[in-house]
Amino acid sequence: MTKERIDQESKYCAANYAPIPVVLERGEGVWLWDVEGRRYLDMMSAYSAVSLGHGHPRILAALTDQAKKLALTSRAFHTDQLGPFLEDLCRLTGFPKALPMNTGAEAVETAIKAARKWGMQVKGITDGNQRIITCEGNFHGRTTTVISFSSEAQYKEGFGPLSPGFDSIPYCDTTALEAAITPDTVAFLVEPVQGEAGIVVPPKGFLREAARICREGNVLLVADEVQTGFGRTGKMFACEHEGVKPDVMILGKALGGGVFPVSGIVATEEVMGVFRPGDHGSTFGGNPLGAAVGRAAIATLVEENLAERAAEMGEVLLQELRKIESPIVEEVRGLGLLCGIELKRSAGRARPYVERLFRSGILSKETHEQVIRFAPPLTIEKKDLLDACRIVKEVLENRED
Ligand code: IF1
Repeated sequence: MTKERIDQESKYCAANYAPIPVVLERGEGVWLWDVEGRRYLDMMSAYSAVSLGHGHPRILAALTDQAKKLALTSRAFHTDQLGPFLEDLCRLTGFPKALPMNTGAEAVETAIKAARKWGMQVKGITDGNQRIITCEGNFHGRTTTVISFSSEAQYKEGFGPLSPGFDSIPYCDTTALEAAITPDTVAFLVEPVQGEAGIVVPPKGFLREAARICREGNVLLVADEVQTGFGRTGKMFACEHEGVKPDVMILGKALGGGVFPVSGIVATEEVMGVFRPGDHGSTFGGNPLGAAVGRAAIATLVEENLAERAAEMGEVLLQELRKIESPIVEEVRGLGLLCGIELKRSAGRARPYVERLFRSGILSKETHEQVIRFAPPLTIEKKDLLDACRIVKEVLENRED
């Protein structure tokens, strides 16, 4: 069955991924089962989207109840679900306004449009001259505009012409940030922790200093919390580690409760005030099904104290992984339950270790060539986390299977 499904997928699907050779069929909590009945611990949770675990009863109830009632209307009409969802989202984030979308990349695009229009309308920049500062090693999605400011050659090659209007600085370099600001700069777009770059946690004070520079330069601070938001790093939003309130926060992944794509931005009145009817939209954005699920996801995160759990379990994870004595480990780093093990160059690529972890019942993912990333559901029990760490230790301390 495994081979049949893999062959079928490769026959009909574009080859835009190189998945681990496992065919999953069922999930419950932190566990996944393949078609052969083998069980795996999900240490990836769909890049943080499944933070509540698979099949959370409250999420499933919201999903099925709402699906039976009303799933989709478009924003041409109001629904009884959008208002309550966005009120909950604004209360949770502390922002006055929200704009709902579906995927992370769409929310990033929304933030870019908001910042550019703010630049024209509020800052008085000539339309077409607006510039946005981004960071080396960034990951914000796969749309043509978003890849235009990626520093990863593969993400751009062959997909030109690329979109202009972006200036790049090294991640965490506040001197470069200050120097990069021009009268045409509208925003600084930044991930509080860089995920794809290999779980890069900035030094203390970086985000606070960046926020100060942006405020003084009349530049919007736009935080991409698609991956770091909703408890993942041990605070509800990663910006809170530095007590920073951005002007725009980009949200996605876990907002959909692990079952549905729900994304969006939250922003100040001044920024969100630039949108007029017809300026921006999406057929599915703000749909009642996503709204009901998003509301249940927020309630679950709060009521189950999952940000605190992530902080506690994240400590355990880092502490255990740092005990590993292996000649191939360069560094273990992370924040909350977002964690990466960087291997030494001499160890070769991370992928073979990810495959060995899979054969030992742990599903994880390599990032670039050298980093193994772990981002389990925030609901993970200490016992399961310790078991996972023990297996990781075995795999990394023994070079052969
Ligand atoms: C892929 C990484 C994670 C994101 C941030 C926006 C988006 C993402 C900070 C776009 C998406 C995913 C997409 C996935 C790989 C991936 C990823 F390894 F590249 F870095 F999660 F860590 N902002 N990240 O991380 O959201 O449009 O996908 O909903 O294969 O592209 P999306």
